[in-house]
Amino acid sequence: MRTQVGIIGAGPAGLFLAHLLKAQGIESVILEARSRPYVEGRVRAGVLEPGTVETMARLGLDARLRREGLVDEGLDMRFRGRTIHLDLPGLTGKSVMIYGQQEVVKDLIAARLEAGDPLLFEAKVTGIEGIETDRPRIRYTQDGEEHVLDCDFVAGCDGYHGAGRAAMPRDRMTLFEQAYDFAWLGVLARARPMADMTYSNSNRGFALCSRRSMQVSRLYLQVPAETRPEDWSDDRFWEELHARMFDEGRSEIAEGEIFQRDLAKLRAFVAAPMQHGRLFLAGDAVHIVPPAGAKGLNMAVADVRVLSRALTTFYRDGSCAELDGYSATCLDRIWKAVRFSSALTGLLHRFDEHTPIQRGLQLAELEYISGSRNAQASIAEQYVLLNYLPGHD
Ligand code: RFL
Ligand code: PHB
Repeated sequence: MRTQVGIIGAGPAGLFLAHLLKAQGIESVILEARSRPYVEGRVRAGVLEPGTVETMARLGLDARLRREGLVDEGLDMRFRGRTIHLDLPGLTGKSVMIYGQQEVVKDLIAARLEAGDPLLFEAKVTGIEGIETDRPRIRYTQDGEEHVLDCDFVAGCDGYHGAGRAAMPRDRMTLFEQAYDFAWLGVLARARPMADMTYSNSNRGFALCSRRSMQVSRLYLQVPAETRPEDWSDDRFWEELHARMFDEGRSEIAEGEIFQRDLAKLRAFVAAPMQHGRLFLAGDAVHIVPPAGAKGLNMAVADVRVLSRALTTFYRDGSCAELDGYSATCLDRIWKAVRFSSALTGLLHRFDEHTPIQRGLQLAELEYISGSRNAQASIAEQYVLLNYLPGHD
């Protein structure tokens, strides 16, 4: 098999890249290790920045998003029993949308398959060869058989554990990493959500109330990294959430059946550069952010917007200038997103190693944000617009 761009991974990065390239008349093949139900069932992100929403609209992939997505105009932060309310449109002129990552993935997969374009499931990439030549080759297995895909370029959109980064020469890459010793226990519950996305910093640890629809809440608690989700009964979860959200009369947060539990370990990670020869990495394959700030999916989409434009320029004009600049162009934005996510994580979580003065400083920062419109505008701007890329496409 042969194509112009071989894409590894059918997560947001790989799927958006394939659609963006197709819109410019560039062919691609997506190879995905997992099955379609597995990929479509993975519960993850939920916040779409305007850059992501507008990209879906430009691609004509936003019909269900417009019907079912929820506009989120507020971001609340609680501490000491008080609430800081960030009015996103008032502070930035824009808002974010709530629409589950797996819904985005379902929409992009359906459109790809409906158009009859190649997307192979249960096709696991085992090796990438010839990335320093102009004819790289991807090896993959499907149904127990080995296959090869010859292409002009390889896009490693295959997440943190993928084959893309593994194929980069080790001595050319620098890895930056910080692991946290706590995790987020996430649940989905059939319960009326709170009106605004609400983060909370309490003495008992961090909590977050988000939503997926007017009937389904998406809720998170900071827990030790070794926690087993099944050890958290519904009652234990609700009790801890009320306490951490300062919901003292237990009246504000509606309870309901918890029908899904997952655990996300927290880490910040950047690999640089993001390109070697004809291999380009995008999304979680080259950067991971802790989930406070809801940046990961939006960063992946911004990366492939830059990459698709660079590939379009190459196929149209034969110029490699944008491709050569891909890594530097992306990394500038990526570091800002890592900085923001890490700063929010530091501001909102409980750290066992914190001394009383560090806890005092955390609360002082929240007090400062509470009283400063400029501080609020800075947070809102980074929450909404970090991956916006105005005038890019
Ligand atoms: P993905 O989604 O991991 O997709 C990679 C795909 O590659 C496949 N793959 C392979 N395929 C073929 N051969 C191989 N050898 C392969 N190895 C791997 C995998 O099966 C998979 O399908 O990466 P991508 O596309 O870069 O997308 C990144 C996002 O998924 C991620 O950043 C976000 O989910 C992060 N994130 C959030 N991001 C946001 O923008 N907003 C949020 O609200 C948000 N909340 C979250 C999050 C991540 C979380 N967890 C679970 C870490 C909340 C949580 C709890
Ligand atoms: C979510 O809705 O899943 C969500 C919201 C905000 C975050 C992370 C995840 O920071």
